[in-house]
Amino acid sequence: MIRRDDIVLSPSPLTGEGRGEGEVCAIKSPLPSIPSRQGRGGLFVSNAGMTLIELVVAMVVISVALAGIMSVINYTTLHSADPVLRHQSLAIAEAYMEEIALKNYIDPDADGEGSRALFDDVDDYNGLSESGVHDQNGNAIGGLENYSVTVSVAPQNYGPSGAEVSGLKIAVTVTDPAGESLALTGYRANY
Ligand SMILES: [Ca+2]
Ligand SMILES: [Ca+2]
Repeated sequence: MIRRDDIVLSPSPLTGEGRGEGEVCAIKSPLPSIPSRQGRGGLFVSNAGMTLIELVVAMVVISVALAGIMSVINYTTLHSADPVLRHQSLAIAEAYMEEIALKNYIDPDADGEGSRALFDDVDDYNGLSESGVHDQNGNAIGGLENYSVTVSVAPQNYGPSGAEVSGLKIAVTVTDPAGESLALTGYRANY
């Protein structure tokens, strides 16, 4: 709030000394005044500019901030295709899992098939390791050469203690071209 005591009348430099029409008003600020720097020859130097040191510090701060922003953009660009690879890996893993789970729980005849096209029960797939994705007959699928697949099958019983039923745990792991692995686990009961 401006009080009456804060208003000072001073003579106008245009009309000379004295009170009257030429007087101008000045309001005394309650805040302390900022001292001005006095340069050579008694001239006052403006405080609005920046010194060289201030300029250099500002450039360093901006450079650091830009480096951080650019690193985030670079990381985002490099990993922008990751969701596609993950979806493809999941589709491959689900295809293998479906193929394996549809096989017999127990080999219907003699065991010991030597190739995937001849596999006839679930645990034939234990230890399967393929570089590049193949269909159930062992034929390579184009465009998926840079994925790899490994399968493990192990006995896994289910149910409450004392009333367990036998089953098999199937683990399919797919590694994409970026080196990221996706593991899908399924279970096959003896039905
Ligand atoms: Ca067999
Ligand atoms: Ca078999």
